[in-house]
Formats: sequence, structure tokens, C-alpha cells
Amino acid sequence: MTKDANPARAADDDGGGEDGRGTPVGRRVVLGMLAAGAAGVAAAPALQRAWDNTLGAAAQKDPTGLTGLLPAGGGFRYYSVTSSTPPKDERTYRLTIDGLVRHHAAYRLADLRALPQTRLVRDVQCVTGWRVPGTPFEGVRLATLLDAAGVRPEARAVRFTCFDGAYSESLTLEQARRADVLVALRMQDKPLSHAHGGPVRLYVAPMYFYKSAKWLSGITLTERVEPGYWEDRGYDVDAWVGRSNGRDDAPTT
Ligand SMILES: Nc1nc2c(c(=O)[nH]1)N[C@H]1C(S)=C(S)[C@@H](COP(=O)(O)O)O[C@H]1N2
Ligand SMILES: [Mo]
Repeated sequence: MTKDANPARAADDDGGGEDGRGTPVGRRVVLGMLAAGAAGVAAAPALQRAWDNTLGAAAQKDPTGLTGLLPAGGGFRYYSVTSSTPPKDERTYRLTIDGLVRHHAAYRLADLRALPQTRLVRDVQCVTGWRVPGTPFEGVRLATLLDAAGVRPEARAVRFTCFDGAYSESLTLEQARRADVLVALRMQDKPLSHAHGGPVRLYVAPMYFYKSAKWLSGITLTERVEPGYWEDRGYDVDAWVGRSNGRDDAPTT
């Protein structure tokens, strides 16, 4: 595939221009929405649904994906490969750890908040070119959760799944253990909004932002790397900023 089909856009799971074998993906959901919207919706489920509907509707009206060129809050664009994602909250959110670990676990938000928190401030770089300087992310080091789970010796990689039901990501175990890889609960010194993948997203500071899976719900230890959503569509699995995807951006770490 060409780099023209890229994570600035979103693929349509139900067939709109995407055959999964390398043709450019449908641009259903690339969104720059009003900067004011994101903060407010985090608190109100009804508004959150309205927000989702707006996202889906806007994307469907704009199959060109040009909405992706509009700035969202603070230079971010909001991306989702699904047309909507039902929100999860304190009561309904779970993060499971399974696969090649000694102890399977299911964390609630309160459990994650009770663990030591790490705050990092780095630039965010999307593989399509946009960059947001100095963005605080805060949460639990992925390594902390891996240690608690007891990774089995045959495990070599980690697969991440999301409650949008579509997105996935992966890291080698070595990458996953880095101190700048977080299970993030906060972004820009606020709880992660639904639009930015809250209540919990992955944050992989040294890699292109597509590695930072939104709406994180599953961590599975595997024997080998299983390429994620965008990697199945041509993007590099080892997505170091400035050293992958044929790009030469300044590193983020
Ligand atoms: N679940 C999920 N995570 C995702 C994506 C997505 O579409 N779905 N897009 C990725 C891409 S390409 C980018 S650039 C960032 C965008 O994050 P933002 O929407 O918070 O700006 O999320 C990444 N994680
Ligand atoms: Mo991206």
C-alpha cells in the first residue's frame, strides 16, 4: 500500500472503500472538532453520546477526510477507526491482563489510580505530520502492570486491544518495559477525555502516536509481535519517531 492510506484517516470496517488488502482505506473518521468540546463532554454521558454522534456524522459527510486538516484542541486531531465508541466510566471500565502471565488481572480505574503514577512531558508526533509540543501524560508504567502480572519466560511481546472493538496495537516486551511507556489516565493534566481515548489509553512516548492506543481495554502477553490495526495496513511495527515509516521527524524522547 502507499503511505497515502494512513493513520490520519480511519478505515471503515464495514466495507466503505477498504478491502483490508492494501487499497487506500476509507476516510470515515478523521476529525478535527471544536476545541471547546472535548473538556466538557468528559463529565456528561448524554453529551458524550451526542459528541460521538457528531463525530460519526461529520465523518460520513466528509468522505474526503478533509476534516482531519482542521485543528482540534491544542493542535490535536481526534482519530477513531470506528464511527462511534460507547463511553466507559468508573463503574464499567476494566483493563484486563492475560495471555502468558502467571496472574490474570482486571483493573478498575480506582485500582489503576492507586498505583504509582508517572508524569511525562514530551512532544506528540503523528505519522501524518502533525506535532504537538510538550504534552503531559500521566499514568501507571506499563512495566509496573507487567511485573504485577508475572510475565512468563516464553512471552516476547504485548498485544493491546481497545473497547472500540476495532483498534489494536503491539510492542515487543523490551519496548513495553521502557520507563516512557504508560497506561495513561491523564493527558494535559486532566483526566483523559473520551475523545482522546479515555478513561485509559496507552502512551508510547518515543513512537508515532498511532502506537498510543485509545480506549485501552486489554493487555495480552504473546509469544511474538502481532501487528496492530495500522501495521496490518502498511505502517511500521517499530514506530520510533524519526527512524521509521520513511520519516525524519525530530525524536520525541
Ligand atoms: N482506539 C484507537 N486508538 C488510536 C487511534 C484510533 O483510531 N483508535 N488512532 C491512532 C492515531 S493514528 C493517532 S495520531 C492517535 C490520535 O489520538 P487523539 O485522537 O487523542 O489525537 O491515536 C492513535 N490511537
Ligand atoms: Mo496518527
